[in-house]
Amino acid sequence: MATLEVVLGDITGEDVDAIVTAANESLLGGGGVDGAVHRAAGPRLAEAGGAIAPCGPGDAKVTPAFDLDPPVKHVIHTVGPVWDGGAYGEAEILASCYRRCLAVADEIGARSVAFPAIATGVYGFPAKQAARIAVRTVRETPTKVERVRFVAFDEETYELLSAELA
Ligand code: AR6
Repeated sequence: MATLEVVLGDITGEDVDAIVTAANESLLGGGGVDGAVHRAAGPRLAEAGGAIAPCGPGDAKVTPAFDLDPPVKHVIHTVGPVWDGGAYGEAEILASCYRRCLAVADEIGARSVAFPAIATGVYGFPAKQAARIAVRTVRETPTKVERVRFVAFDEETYELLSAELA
């Protein structure tokens, strides 16, 4: 089972084999964490994303990390649910994001993966419920990934993820 860690910071500075971005179906880039990842990886990321798009909600697809600093070799693009009150399968789609990212990580042989708080920004998923789903799903998913780092971009998310891990 993977070791789970929580850190506060910018995911583009993580020393891991693969970082996850919270993308939209086009995989062409956007705001939030996706904007930061695309800026750090350079324009080839959008070219590579566009070539394998679309990516449906709950799914994940991988590209090279291009200009991101080593050891990051891969970007795993996942598309979270747009929150619409919670009765439209949002929780299951979010859990699927974490499962699919780990499955993709296994396919590419990544042993360390950093996740942002998928869907909790522009897509509006409540942060506490999202933290619970993130930690529970990663704990319950069989994987060869040895180290999973949850990267919180704000104190509240850091506290919520830390509480779930404790
Ligand atoms: N490192 C780590 N986390 C970050 C960073 C960063 N550099 N920047 C923001 N976050 P969001 P979503 C956090 O909106 O809700 C994009 O336009 C942020 O504080 O990035 O899944 C895509 O293209 C929040 O906790 O993703 C889609 O269109 C978390 O990352 C859409 O937004 C997720 O917020 C996806 O929305």
